[in-house]
Amino acid sequence: MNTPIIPRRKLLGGLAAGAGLALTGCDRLNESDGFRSILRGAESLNKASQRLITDRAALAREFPESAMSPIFRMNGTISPASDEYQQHQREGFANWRLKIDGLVSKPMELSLAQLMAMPAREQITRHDCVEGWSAIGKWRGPPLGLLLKAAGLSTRARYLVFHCADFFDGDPYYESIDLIDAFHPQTILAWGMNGGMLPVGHGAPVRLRVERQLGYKHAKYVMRIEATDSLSGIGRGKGGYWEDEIDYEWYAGI
Ligand SMILES: Nc1nc2c(c(=O)[nH]1)N[C@H]1C(S)=C(S)[C@@H](COP(=O)(O)O)O[C@H]1N2
Ligand SMILES: [Mo]
Repeated sequence: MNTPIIPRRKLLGGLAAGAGLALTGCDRLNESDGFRSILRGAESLNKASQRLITDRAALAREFPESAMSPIFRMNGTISPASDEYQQHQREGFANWRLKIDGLVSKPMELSLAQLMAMPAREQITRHDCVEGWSAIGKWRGPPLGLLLKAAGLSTRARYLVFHCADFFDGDPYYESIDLIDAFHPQTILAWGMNGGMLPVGHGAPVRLRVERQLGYKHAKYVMRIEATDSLSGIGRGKGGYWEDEIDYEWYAGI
């Protein structure tokens, strides 16, 4: 299902403004059945949008340590082939920098040490791949929302695009999410997994965890986070590698 992506304030503001418009200068209408049904319509629309928003904000289930999978499968790219990535890997990512740019007032370049010094969230969650396997793992890293606030995310931004270090069938892997997922409390840039550093096979030095979405949205090997108001100029325009490639849904909520 493709849910329209509307920022919360705009959605509620728009509905309120619509209801206000219907109210102005209509005293006679006020008494009519027609008007009451308009109000009822606005009310149920408001409730429906509220449900939509609270559903998107709900937390993914978290598990105890005892539920962690003894083996967590690696999928897709497990070792990016580029010389640049391999050099970073050899250097223990000491010279690697995460770029945050696009619609931000303070573009940033952060080292792995800086990311590791930020307040982190740790969560044990289940990863669900669209191919039909799941695994439970422990992830640790700063909430994406903290980084976006530090970078001064513009009010014009609608999406965050994650540009990755790896190519798949010749095309760069990328993914994107909207602001509701970006500021979801369980959306983190994970540098830690299962109590250690994130292994290369799972996306070192950092990968996205966006726990209310299917596996392919969890971009590994993130090199750059770009804030944008449109996905049309990126890749082939559908918001992600698999969306461009084989029509996977852009919104892969679970
Ligand atoms: N950069 C990058 N990110 C990626 C992929 C990939 O191939 N490249 N595969 C995706 C898919 S389909 C899944 S299921 C998960 C797999 O993560 P894992 O290797 O930690 O199991 O990463 C996702 N993120
Ligand atoms: Mo997947």
